[in-house]
Amino acid sequence: MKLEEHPTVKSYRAKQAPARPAVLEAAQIKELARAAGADDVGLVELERPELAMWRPGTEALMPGTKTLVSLVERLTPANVRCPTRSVSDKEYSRGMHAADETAHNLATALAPLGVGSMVFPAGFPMDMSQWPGKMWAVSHKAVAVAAGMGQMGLNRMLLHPRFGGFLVLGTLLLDVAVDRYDQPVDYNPCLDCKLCVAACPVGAIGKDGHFAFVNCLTHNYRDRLGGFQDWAEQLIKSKSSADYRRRVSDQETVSMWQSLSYGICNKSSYCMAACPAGEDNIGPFLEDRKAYLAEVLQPLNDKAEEIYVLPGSDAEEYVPKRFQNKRVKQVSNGIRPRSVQNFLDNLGLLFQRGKAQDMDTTYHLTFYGSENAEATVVIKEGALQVKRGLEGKADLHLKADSDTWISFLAKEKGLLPALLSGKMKIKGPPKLMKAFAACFPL
Ligand code: B12
Repeated sequence: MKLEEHPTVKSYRAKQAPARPAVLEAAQIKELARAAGADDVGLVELERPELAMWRPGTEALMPGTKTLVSLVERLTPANVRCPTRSVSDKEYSRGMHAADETAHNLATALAPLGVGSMVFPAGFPMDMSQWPGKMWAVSHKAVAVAAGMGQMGLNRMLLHPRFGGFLVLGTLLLDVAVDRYDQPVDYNPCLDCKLCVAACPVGAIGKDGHFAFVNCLTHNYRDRLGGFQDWAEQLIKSKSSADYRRRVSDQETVSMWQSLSYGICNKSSYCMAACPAGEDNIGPFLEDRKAYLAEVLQPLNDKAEEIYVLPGSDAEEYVPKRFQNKRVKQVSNGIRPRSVQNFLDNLGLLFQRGKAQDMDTTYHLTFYGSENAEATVVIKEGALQVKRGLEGKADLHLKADSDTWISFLAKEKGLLPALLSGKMKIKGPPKLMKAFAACFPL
């Protein structure tokens, strides 16, 4: 059969392709988005300077992307605030599914208008080939800020003027321009009340805006990503059922089953729960602050629960000082840098500023072999700076074969054999190497 005689080809030729609009009306997209299920919607052009760092990733996903539609899905505050994790988690995963569904419905509604689009998933799945690096191309929060959906709060969430932080975000990529784009909200809904700081079970949110990323991840993601990796390794390491039960409690095993069966189970969303921002939430906080603290914050602080920490982390020190009923459990979060590049990129995420309060040290790092790289790491009074290349005068210079270094970080090779083989050399006081390791527990 000739191609032109094929039924699909004939049907295609007989139909008229929808006339593709050069520019769509923003009002029409917003109406369709609301009909598709969005609680709020904003539009931003991919060209917007604030989105520059996400442009290449977005263009790789869908070449020709011109517009990003930020979609807001409200969550029910009472559910998120509930100290029973299953109630809170279910609301979060419901919201994630709903955000994806809304984006999909909007894509379907736009297709007959000749608009090409792509739904970027609200949360998971992500591109696991990038683990342990950045596994998502689009940052929903950055898109939402630029599209006028709110501003970032101290709790690191997008805070919507009405809904506060009780929401999840979705993004739809469009291949057409729009006649009118939105601008960021001109005030920050965050009240700077610091209740997120008081609620966080691992002390990850600093009053000054610091975020201890890895401490949040280690606890929150116990049943996900690297937490799951660690659980699998515990299984392998266990010599018997009794040994496994010493390592992993029965409650933890069934929690893992629940997470795998029913989707996202986080160990905390207390930073969202405690937040009184947003016109719909602020009332009880303004009317009776004492009652608000007693009803919202206290039950979360008082909850008896396991808190997962990296050995030697700031979180491990924080929990017993701050909470009576919470018990720390040392775990690994599965983060093992896969390359020197990945190690240098992740330093800021792993940093424990509590361990660096009294330091004023400059490290030079030289890697050779399968990867060549030079970096300067300055740790001073609780702050970290990582620069490419060797700058200034070093207090300690580490030179290492890159494969040996990666095996050492993965605990597959010991320090002594690495030093004895000459594949790792340290010039400077060994105590400075110990201080470095304490700042970046793995
Ligand atoms: C990475 C991520 C996390 C990380 C880091 C959070 C952070 N503050 O940056 C972790 C795992 C800790 C996390 C936790 C939570 N998250 Co989250 N998360 C994301 C994700 C995938 C990207 C965030 C982002 O773009 N940040 C902003 C930009 C500037 O950061 P960045 O340059 O990418 O670099 C940062 C991170 O990307 C990260 N990073 C960089 N490299 C790597 C490598 C690895 C391996 C990992 C894991 C992270 C990572 O570290 C940097 C510093 O924070 C988005 C989904 C998405 N695709 O957008 C949801 C998202 C931000 N999360 C959300 C939520 C709700 C949560 C939790 C409440 C879930 C929970 N119960 O655990 C907590 C809240 C913690 C908090 N207070 O921030 C919502 C926020 C909704 C809102 N109102 O703003 C989002 C938008 C998901 C959604 N679809 O709605 N999250």
